[in-house]
Amino acid sequence: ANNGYDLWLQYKKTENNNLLSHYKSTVKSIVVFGTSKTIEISARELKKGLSGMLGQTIPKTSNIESDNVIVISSLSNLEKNFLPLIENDFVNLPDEGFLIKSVKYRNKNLTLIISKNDIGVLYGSFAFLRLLQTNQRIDNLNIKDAPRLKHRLLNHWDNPDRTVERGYAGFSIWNWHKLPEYIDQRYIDYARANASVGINGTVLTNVNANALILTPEYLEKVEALANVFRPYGIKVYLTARFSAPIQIGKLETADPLDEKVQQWWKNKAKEIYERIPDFGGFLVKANSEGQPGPQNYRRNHVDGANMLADAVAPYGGIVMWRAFVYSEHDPTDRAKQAYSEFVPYDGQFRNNVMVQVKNGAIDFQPREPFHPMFGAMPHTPLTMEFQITQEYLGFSTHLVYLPKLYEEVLQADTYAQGKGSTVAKVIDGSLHNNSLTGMAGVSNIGNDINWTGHHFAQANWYGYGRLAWNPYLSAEKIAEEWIRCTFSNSEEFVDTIKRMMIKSRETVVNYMTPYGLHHIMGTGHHYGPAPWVSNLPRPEWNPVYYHKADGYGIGFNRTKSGSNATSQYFPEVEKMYDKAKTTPEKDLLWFHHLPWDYKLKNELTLWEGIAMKYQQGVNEVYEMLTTWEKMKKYIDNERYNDVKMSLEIQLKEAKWWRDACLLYFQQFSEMPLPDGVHAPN
Ligand code: GCW
Repeated sequence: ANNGYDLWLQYKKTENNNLLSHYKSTVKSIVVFGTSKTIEISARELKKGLSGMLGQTIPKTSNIESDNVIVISSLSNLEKNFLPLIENDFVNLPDEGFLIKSVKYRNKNLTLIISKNDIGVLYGSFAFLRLLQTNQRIDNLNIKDAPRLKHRLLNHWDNPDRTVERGYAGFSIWNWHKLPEYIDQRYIDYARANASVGINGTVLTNVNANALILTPEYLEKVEALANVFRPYGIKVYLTARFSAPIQIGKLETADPLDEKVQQWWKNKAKEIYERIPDFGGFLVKANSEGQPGPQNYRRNHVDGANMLADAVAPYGGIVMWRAFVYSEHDPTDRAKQAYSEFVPYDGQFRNNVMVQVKNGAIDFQPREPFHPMFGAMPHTPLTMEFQITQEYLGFSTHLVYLPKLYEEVLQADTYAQGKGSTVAKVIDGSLHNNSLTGMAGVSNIGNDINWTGHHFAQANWYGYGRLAWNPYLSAEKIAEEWIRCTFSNSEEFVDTIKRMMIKSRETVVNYMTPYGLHHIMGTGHHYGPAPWVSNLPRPEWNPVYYHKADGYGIGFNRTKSGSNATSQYFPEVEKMYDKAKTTPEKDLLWFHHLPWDYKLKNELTLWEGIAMKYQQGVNEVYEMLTTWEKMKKYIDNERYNDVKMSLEIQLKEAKWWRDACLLYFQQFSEMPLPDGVHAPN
């Protein structure tokens, strides 16, 4: 049985005998230089992983003269004799980077895992283990790697009462009641899992949470977690509720230009840093969905962000100020508001502020065109916010491999500096030459035994981490790694399941929101179809606001003749999206309101095309289920059955989506279902 708790760190014995003997002859023992906790953790991980995969204990030795050893060390602790072997490799190696190199030393074969500072040794150890986990050879190695982004964060939407907003894997893993004394093993395992993919920061609290977390009673608990995470290279961050000075500070205002308010935040920062010297900083949701913010005092985002930035700056902290804002007062198009509110402030934020932008302009839909803010604020570091938890994508019931979505956004071309100005280049600072860089992923972790509810949702956590490390990795390569580490190296299994995962993102788009439809999910919970809802108090909360189906056609006109949201993109992109004919069909109804009999590229009418996509989505889920059944022999029973039951629900619900949406839209199209589309029963 396998309950999935060990995630992608299964370390099962290598099945391929040739490789097994190659590993055994290359790795006989581990030599460790340095004594920090991080180094100890690295050594322990190597020992555990290697012993598991080699099927025999791999001991630590202190004898550097023995043959076939793995040597781990930071550059400063390394035995001087080794230095000449690697010194040149360290020119230009960034702080968290590492080197894995096979060398000959006095006629002995060694594998060196060396980094600039200790955390790189841990990253290098995990990278080395991954080579074995994915059945690669480990001789003649010369691998140099370092993260492309500085801040690689999880954002937990966890409330102090342990409920998780948009969490579908149980309750929060932070047991505030028992902290600080009681250190759940889960905290350690969490840190380890994150470190294994290079995540180096975590925001513990929900952006909607109250200010309690900033009181001494809670800070003591936060400190305990920070102490657990530190040796794993993970910094702790908190959400700062803008009204905290009133709520917990007894002030009468939270006006960012009020000196008492500024001083309150400075004192608060000092108090936090006294406990947690490497505290990362604050994440803020202000003037968004009813949260307090500077606009309550007729101040703006810059006033608010800079005040907090000044409070944490003396300690090296940062502020991540979210750009997720929209209000009922913009009657035309919610998608435009963040850009209109933020772009004029470009260049006015302090240099320790990052503006955190969701991948698309609405809200974590199965597919959205990239957010027009990317590329549009050359003097402001923008951090990408992806959602790992599947709020609009079937919660933890539906199998959807999200790195495909992340990759699509990262590779999108903003044309900010001409062709090739991808979103990835905005995020990694290379396009506009800034060094404050980052990515945030809204966590899908809870206290379910397997962490994420669905076993395949682990791949989204894993894949997010890998892309935060290197936004240029391919989703396909990441899927392959994850499958090999998590399930099996059998080629048939790897190929089949990889294909299934890669396709799964398009599948969910097909049965939920084909051709650029969006936000037609059930109100509030966002699970299941509800395109008919029209009675909510705020117009932009109603699905009808987004699909605009009527007797003429369907879709949201965001072109010049409509909301003109297309004008927020750079001219090349604007031009492409402004005409239906040049808009990629996957985004068609995001930008255009088109007649039901509009001719698609495949000669079908729009109505027929939509109907066929919903059917295709259902067919593809059916295929996933049968594929999974065929792979039974490769999988332990427990995980096999768990995934199978979820796929059965997904199939039922894909049909629900098809039937509900087609029945509803058909009232407007008044056209028959094309052949091959099952009539709802
Ligand atoms: O996606 C929406 C969610 C809210 C969330 C908000 C946000 C944390 O429905 O639950 O609040 O976005 O990102 O702030």
